[in-house]
Amino acid sequence: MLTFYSDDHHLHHGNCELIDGQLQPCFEKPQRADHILARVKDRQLGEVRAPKDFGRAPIERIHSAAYLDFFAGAWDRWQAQGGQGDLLPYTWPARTLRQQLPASLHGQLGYYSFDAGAPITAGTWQAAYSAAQVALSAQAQITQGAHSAFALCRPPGHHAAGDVMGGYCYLNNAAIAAQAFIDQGRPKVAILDVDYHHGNGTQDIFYQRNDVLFASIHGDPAAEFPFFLGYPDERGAGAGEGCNFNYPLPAGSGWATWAAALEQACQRISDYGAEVLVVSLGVDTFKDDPISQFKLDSPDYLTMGKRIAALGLPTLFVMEGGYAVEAIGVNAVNVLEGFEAGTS
Ligand code: Q9C
Ligand code: ZN
Repeated sequence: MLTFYSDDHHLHHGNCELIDGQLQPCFEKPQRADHILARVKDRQLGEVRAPKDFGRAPIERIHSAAYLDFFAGAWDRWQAQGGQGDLLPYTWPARTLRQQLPASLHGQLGYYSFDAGAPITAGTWQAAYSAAQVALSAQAQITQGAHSAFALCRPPGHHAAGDVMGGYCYLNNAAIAAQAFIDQGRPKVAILDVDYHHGNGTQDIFYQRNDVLFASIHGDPAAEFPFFLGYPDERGAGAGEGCNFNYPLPAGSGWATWAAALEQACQRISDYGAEVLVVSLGVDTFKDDPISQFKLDSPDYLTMGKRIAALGLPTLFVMEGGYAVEAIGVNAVNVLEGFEAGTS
């Protein structure tokens, strides 16, 4: 399996995040991708390639031009007004307020975000832009006939919606790749989101559409970030009715519980008749993950990859979360090796 990867992710390194009432160093840090890359090489998974640059057009199929302009220019505006440190939002247009773009930089930052978990630093735009190109390059590999490819994206993407950042995510790499499949003539795409957190951005982007099925297995949002989306009664709307499937699981869930949900998700993907699969690959379901509550162990990721392979679909793996940095490489690459073992 080919891996696509850009060193540009190092340009994004947030300082701190607010978690359970405490400021802590960002869990979403550059060493995450470094460890995964090292494991890809150690295991000789396959060649590692730099992305091609497909420009902004395929990103604009998912994100609004106004949002991209804001994101691309935010750091320079912050510097021009003498800003110190990371750019972080602190006010959001919640229910009682107007959904209207103000003139102020921080007002606009609140308008274009849903939490304070996505800091903008000097290199964040470039890192996120390159991660989207990594996803598009791996996607192109599958369009050209590969059965699988790995997009080693950082920063991750599944919490980002069309014009909203949050949860460490800015550009929705998996959604951008899924849209590219559609635009290149594959009218039925499935996205399987195995990250510990619900992929609220991806769900929102495709919620009213029947050309992309979205299935997500995640910590119950009644108790877990992102709290306000990811419940089982969210089944899609309009033309997309019946194309959205959420499998929230309780804290403490281990492999048996998780695998039963995977079985159901896979059944939905098969019934839908998907032609290609995008996996939002988070490994924050690991037992030692510092911000998550599932109990998967490293060998479980091999089994996960095998079950995904049994769908028999060309499969694009897009890296999302995973914060147990020492184990993240083993766990992520185990999914890919399990997939390959299940394919041959
Ligand atoms: N500062 C992914 O795994 N945690 N995102 C709440 C807010 C946010 C996880 C703390 C977790 C986001 C891609
Ligand atoms: Zn996550």
